[in-house]
Amino acid sequence: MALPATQQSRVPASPAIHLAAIALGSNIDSPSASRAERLHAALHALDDPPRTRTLARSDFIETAPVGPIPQGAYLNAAAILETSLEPVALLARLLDIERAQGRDRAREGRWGPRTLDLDLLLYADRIVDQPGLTIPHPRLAERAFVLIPLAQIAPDWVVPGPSAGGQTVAQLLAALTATSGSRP
Ligand code: A4P
Ligand code: MG
Repeated sequence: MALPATQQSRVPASPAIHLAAIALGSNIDSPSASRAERLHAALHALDDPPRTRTLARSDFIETAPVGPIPQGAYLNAAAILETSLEPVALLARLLDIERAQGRDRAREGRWGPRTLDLDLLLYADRIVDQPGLTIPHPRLAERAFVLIPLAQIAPDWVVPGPSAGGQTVAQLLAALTATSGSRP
């Protein structure tokens, strides 16, 4: 039986749920927490439905640092989330979790050592290009330390946008490995 209009308007709309892929990285072991403990803490914080629920996570892989600043080895991972947050709110949540793990951007250089880095790699099949947020993550296709763990849990995710050309994560990893012989 159809509800009268006045009752229909009181039924709460359930938020849309989307899949998102994130990258995790840490290369600062400190007395308060090891790199692995920081990744575990981030995954625990992200398992917080309905805002974010962790559906899958990759292995934690040890990777040599990429970039111009000499620094220690990273522990990297990827995770797939189910989320009711829109992309900007999800990035804000990731930045909050980074801060809770001692991340202080004011003291670190670009690509410098960090207690915790959480990057939003993919959000459903969306393309976002606005100040402070680019999806897919602009360096996704160049980073073996991102593609190797992501391919463990989402090899068939089609990466939208012109730079990836609609290739899957597994195809991007195969192309990167073929051109650079990249290993973690
Ligand atoms: N921002 C825009 N789009 C996004 C997005 N999709 N996800 C903005 C996350 N952030 C996004 O980020 C700077 C700003 O980018 C954020 O405030 C947000 O508004 P950041 O985390 O301070 O910068 P970053 O991580 O130093 O740089 P970026 O550009 O994310 O570089 P990468 O590629 O993450 O490089 N080597 C190894 N082995 N493993 C690593 O994890 N990471 C880096 C950082 C360098 N070398 C590494 C690793
Ligand atoms: Mg980052």
